[in-house]
Amino acid sequence: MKKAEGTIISAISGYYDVEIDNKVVRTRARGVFRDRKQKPLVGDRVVVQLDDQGMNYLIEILPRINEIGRPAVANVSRVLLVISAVEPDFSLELLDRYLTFFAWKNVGVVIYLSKSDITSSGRLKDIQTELEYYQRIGYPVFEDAEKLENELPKMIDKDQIWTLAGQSGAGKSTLLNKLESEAKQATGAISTALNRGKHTTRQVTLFKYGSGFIADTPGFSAIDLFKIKVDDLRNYFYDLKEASANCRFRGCQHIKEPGCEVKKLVEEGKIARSRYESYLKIRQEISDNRMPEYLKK
Ligand SMILES: Nc1nc2c(ncn2[C@@H]2O[C@H](COP(=O)(O)OP(=O)(O)O)[C@@H](O)[C@H]2O)c(=O)[nH]1
Ligand SMILES: [Mg+2]
Ligand SMILES: [Zn+2]
Repeated sequence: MKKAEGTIISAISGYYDVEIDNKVVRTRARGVFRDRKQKPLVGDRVVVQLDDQGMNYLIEILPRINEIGRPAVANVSRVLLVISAVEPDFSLELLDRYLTFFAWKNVGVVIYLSKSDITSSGRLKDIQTELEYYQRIGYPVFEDAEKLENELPKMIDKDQIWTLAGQSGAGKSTLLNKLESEAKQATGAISTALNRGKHTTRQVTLFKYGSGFIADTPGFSAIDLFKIKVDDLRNYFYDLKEASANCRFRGCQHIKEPGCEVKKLVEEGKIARSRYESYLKIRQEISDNRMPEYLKK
């Protein structure tokens, strides 16, 4: 019997499809996972025991880096955040919420602005100017789907798992369909479509993209920031965090403290005021434990 390491690309009714060296192997999980209350997730790196008789067993789950989304995907390296210019309207506050959430999860974000084609040129210019700031603080921003499709395969490192996120209606499925059909053409479609159509509830699957994977998930529209510790929030605003090295007090929360570099840079226009306002607003929410209306649904 042979052992091999791979990535779970789909999970359905107790079967796990594992990609090993560009081939998909169907496996069952050993009972030990149930005993240990461990549930293998799509995205998990696993060890599979391959049998000549075609009985392949998933025998070990390698340590998981993270798990995000619902349904959960394990080991997410980066998120492709789809944010629309219109319908629904572009919102800096919403963008900051997503960025905060993924910074907290320690997952990098690439921003894709959708629907620029149906946005008035004046409004689009404003949004572009606002997004330039995000590009400056380290978030790659794309507006042109074709350019994104050209660059994305180069950005996805070997075996990396990316997933989409963004508000409902932002354009995630539209983008995903485009990426997926191209990936299928390019790779000869490792059989991620195996399980499609059998179940009404949509399951998460990974499809091969570049030398990694993209999670074919509806993404998540709600983001829950309430588990963030209020005093840690400042670390998830990278622009604020960078400035904070020059705050007079090491634990500066950038609120009322004297000698606060963040507030100084906001006044000088070097840190976007909207970022600082998002920070204060989210901080207040967390410390009041007050959930915004749209998250209650
Ligand atoms: N004009 C235009 N329409 C788009 C774009 N992206 C998505 N849409 C449309 O917006 C609607 C919602 O898109 P969808 O991909 O379902 O959003 P999701 O909820 O994030 O998956 C659909 O009617 C899409 O055709 C875009 O870049 N330009
Ligand atoms: Mg969708
Ligand atoms: Zn400060």
